[in-house]
Amino acid sequence: MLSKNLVKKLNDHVNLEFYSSNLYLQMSSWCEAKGLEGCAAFLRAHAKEEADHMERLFTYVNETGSMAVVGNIKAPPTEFSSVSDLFQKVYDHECSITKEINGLVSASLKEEDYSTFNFLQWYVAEQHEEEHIFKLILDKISIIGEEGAGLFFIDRAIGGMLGKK
Ligand code: OFO
Repeated sequence: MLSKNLVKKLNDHVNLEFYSSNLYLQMSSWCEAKGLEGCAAFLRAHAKEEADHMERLFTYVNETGSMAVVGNIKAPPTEFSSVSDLFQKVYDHECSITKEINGLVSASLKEEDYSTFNFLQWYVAEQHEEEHIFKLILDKISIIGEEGAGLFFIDRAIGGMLGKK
């Protein structure tokens, strides 16, 4: 049985994962509009993953006899100044999600809720992987450069990372 405090925190996180999904879906649309099909496909697939992260939490809250609640989800931004700006924002967003997960882990430990602590370990590992992959993307963009044909090669490289995570 979850404490009220943890139900609130986990439900807040349900919303954050929803937001992440919408953010990446919106970003995929920006890429699509710029003809960056590889980036668009990668982000669209990632939006689906975030929806899975949301559902995993949603199920856990309900399984503990509490009620998962979908709250207001703010609209994601629609404009980005460049591909590197967009992926920098993804990376920063993932780092902020890691902080939130760490906060949840601390709260579960403080309450000696070891079931929730154990459940959250999947997210801890996932965040490590996500920060790594988006840092890799930022490095690729910086190595290739966005000038001239650079965008073409960036799009191809990011499209090629589809399914590798
Ligand atoms: Fe991008 O990560 Fe969810 O948790």
